[in-house]
Amino acid sequence: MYDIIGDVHGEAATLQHMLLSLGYIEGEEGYFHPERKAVFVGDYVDRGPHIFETLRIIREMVTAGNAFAIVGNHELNVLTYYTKDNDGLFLKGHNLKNKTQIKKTYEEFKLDKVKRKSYLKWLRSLPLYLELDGFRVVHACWDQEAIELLKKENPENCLSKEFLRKINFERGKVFDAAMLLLKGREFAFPDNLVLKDDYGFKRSAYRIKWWEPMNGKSFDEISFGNRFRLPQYTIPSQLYFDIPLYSEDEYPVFFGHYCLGDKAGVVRSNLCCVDGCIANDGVFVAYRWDNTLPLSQKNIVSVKKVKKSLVK
Ligand SMILES: [Mn+2]
Repeated sequence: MYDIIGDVHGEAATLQHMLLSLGYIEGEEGYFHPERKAVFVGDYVDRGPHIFETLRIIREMVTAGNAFAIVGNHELNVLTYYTKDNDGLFLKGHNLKNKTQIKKTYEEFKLDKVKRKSYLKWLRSLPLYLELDGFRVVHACWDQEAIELLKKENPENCLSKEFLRKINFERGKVFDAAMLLLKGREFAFPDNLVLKDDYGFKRSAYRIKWWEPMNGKSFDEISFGNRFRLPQYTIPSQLYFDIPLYSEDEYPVFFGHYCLGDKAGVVRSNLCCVDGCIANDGVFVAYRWDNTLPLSQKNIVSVKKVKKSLVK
């Protein structure tokens, strides 16, 4: 059995508290559970106070075979920030916006370059999506077509330097497929409405449901994981784009990314978002998978932020 654990974002003390609450024990090779394995949905870095410690806990568990971990968009940001292209330029320019996004990670990483290198190497080895016994895991969006393309074009299923350089250079379909999995689907705001993100930078699109078509829905109905309301009039058909239906008969998908606060949990009978937005005054969420469908909110475990500094 598995426990699927939401976005950690450097909240290592809260992560430890969650693992203990779920019955994990700290052993010589890190945390483990006698009967269960943990599955982490990505976004270990940025925002919170203990990035190295978070990475240490998760890497130990993965290395010992007690957990699985995939990458999120924040790992992608950090990896592209520290990876150079074939001309020696960083894949993600070191400008104010990009620096601000990874600020917390950057501040810890600059203190220990050996550790930084070692964790970056490990992050490059993590998968973009997972298919385990009867369920699927991805950071933001499960899209079968994108996954089929990635299976063909990136059979290693990780963000290796070569793969990052290639997609960054081409900016083609494979790049789009990887972005879809890690960032989800977004839709442009109506009427050039512009909002600012958490860091104060402009945003011109909002996050939408990736599992059902938008035909006949309003701007507000398709919104998912946004803290603002959108117009309630029907989206004009000229603006539609094609979103495939993720049917209720398909394998359950567990994902993070959407910062749902206390609304985190079961979204539909076979969909569950475990991101409770812990780094932004939310909660830290896990789902105890027991091989049964429909998914149930009873299997959600939620803990509050542990503010104390780490014991170690
Ligand atoms: Mn995310």
